[in-house]
Amino acid sequence: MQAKQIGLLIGSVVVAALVAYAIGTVGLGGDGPQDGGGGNLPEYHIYLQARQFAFNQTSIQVPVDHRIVVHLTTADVAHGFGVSELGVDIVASPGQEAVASFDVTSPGTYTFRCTEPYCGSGHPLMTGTLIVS
Ligand SMILES: [Cu+2]
Repeated sequence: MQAKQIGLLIGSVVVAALVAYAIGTVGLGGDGPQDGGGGNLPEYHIYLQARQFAFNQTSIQVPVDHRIVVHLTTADVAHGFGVSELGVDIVASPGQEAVASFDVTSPGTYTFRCTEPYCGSGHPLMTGTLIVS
């Protein structure tokens, strides 16, 4: 009786381990898209504040092979952040954060600029450099 109970116990543990392994394997498979190569890059967040007529950072360095997440706020009127080559264009209104994300998979240097032309007379001055390296 005692031996039988131990046998049952060991059997249960083995079954539980197999089930856990199977769930783990299936679970990983379910996350599959990231195995395809184009999938989930690690995120790199940048926090920008715009005001008339500048950004708080004029040169931003970000790491290649990352998903860049830009958080834009404004200290006064609505301002934008755009990088035309990367297809990014967001506008932050006062009191509201605008967020955009884009993948950078090769090194390069880009100009970012305000994309809200009605932010004021100094709008054309609102540019900066985004360096992917
Ligand atoms: Cu502007």
